[in-house]
Amino acid sequence: MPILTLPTTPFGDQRPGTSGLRKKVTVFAQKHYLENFVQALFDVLPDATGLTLVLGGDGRYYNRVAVQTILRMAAAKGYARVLVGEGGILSTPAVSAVIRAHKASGGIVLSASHNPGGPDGDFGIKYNIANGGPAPEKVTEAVYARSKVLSTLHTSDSPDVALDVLGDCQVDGMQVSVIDPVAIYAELMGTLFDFSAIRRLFASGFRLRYDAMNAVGGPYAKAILEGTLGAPTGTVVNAVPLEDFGGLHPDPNPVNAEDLIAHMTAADAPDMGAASDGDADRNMVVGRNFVVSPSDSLAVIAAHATLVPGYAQGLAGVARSMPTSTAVDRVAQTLGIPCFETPTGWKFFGNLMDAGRVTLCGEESYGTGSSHVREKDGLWAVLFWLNLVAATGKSVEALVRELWTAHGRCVYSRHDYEAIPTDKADALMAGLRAQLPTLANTTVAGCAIALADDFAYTDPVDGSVSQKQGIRVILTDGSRVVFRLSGTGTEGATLRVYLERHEPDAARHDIEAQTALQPLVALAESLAHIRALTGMAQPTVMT
Ligand code: VG1
Ligand code: CO
Repeated sequence: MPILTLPTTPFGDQRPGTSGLRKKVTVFAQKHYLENFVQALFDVLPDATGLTLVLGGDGRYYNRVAVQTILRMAAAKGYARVLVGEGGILSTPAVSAVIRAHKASGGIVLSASHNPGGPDGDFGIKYNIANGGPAPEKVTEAVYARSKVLSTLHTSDSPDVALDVLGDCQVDGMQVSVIDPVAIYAELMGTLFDFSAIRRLFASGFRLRYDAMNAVGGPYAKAILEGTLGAPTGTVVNAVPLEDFGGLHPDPNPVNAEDLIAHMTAADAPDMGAASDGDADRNMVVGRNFVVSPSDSLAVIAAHATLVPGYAQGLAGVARSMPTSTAVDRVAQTLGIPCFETPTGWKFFGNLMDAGRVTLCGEESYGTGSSHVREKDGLWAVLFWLNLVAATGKSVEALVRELWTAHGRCVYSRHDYEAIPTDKADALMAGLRAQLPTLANTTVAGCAIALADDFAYTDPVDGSVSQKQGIRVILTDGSRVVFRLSGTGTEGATLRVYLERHEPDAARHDIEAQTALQPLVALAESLAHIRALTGMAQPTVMT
């Protein structure tokens, strides 16, 4: 089949956000919209002769169409080989694992992660580099720049590849290998965790409920938990990836995974609950009648890491995104290891891991991971917790309470204000920025402010600088309010307000988070005038 060169005209809106390009399916389905972005990416990447690309997605609506389009364009680009998951399916952490295992030059992940799917939902595309991690900003910015001046597409007119048949075929001289989406990932998990101990835990009657939210985590969780580890059939629920996630919003937090929370608060609740998101990189861990905050989860994992075989030698260091609570900082201090504070988004962790400076990292948004791949990894985190429960004999709740006793509790919440008109959200942030020079050493709404700035990050490995990564207001007692605009939404702007207060007093550890954080909510309102500027009396989501 011949390689075709087609004329195209640029779209002006193809700037990747926190995690790739995310738009409504209706936007992606426009003629040449996906093709333009892929071409801009391929134009920025070096010659592909002899190189391997990994390709897969979370199975949402438009996944299959996009896979076929990208295979044809990859052939035109000249890749030697593309590894694609069966059915076009690969979770985000699995893409990362496959890139690393096969020493591929990179991978394309088709996902809008936790955003709803279906014909009226969202779609997304992201490029990962040879280390398995999200492309750094200099790459995503180059792709955006290229997308604005693009005039030709290169593709082929070869027929669709049979994505449901394992094995090899050719597209214009390029080898396409349809691979088992789970195998490489599952093998990697077996090298990290004490599977025998987890198997014994399940054999002893320990009950887990894993809600895959009708998303891509299902096949992985079923194979590993119910297959390899012997958890009873039915442990994994909502396990079949559906194109519209069955109408669920596949974001594992207590609001969107309310069914799991209902099971975990029932009289006959299982011992542990867990959920993963659309592309299976996020996780929520729940004890019996006890929700674990993601920041605490990271801190517990760090504190006990040496109990897990893959981490028995200890941790080189840990990292967290800036808005994530400081619980892990406190653990790192006790362990005597460095703790890095990065901007939001996984792309900032990769350099630290490649340089061997960090082993574990995480975000407040239900993302946890380690240097085993270069993405956050939902099932990995759940296996880590299972391994900790098996090794200590302690419940999920007991492990978190121990953390609080040792380090105090970092009471934490994130308030999201969704679908704000963009101009209003920009005005709100501009208003905050204007106050920054004069806030330090003043008292606002009864809160004594020690520092107020716009977070900037200098990568300690390559020296690259990222500005304007969120406004933080830090009080004299260490409490924090952080404001930033989401970079993953597809409707207007989403304001995220992150609230953290440290509570050393064990007698007050059971305080309800929203109650404990009220003074900080009042501070946020006095500084940002959220109600007046957005007309919203309440956040849309509080996690
Ligand atoms: C959100 C989260 C961020 C996460 C990102 C991608 O970004 O806050 O922590 O890394 O999603 O996760 P934002 O810009 O909307 O705040 V995923 O699982 O959506 O790929
Ligand atoms: Co995700």
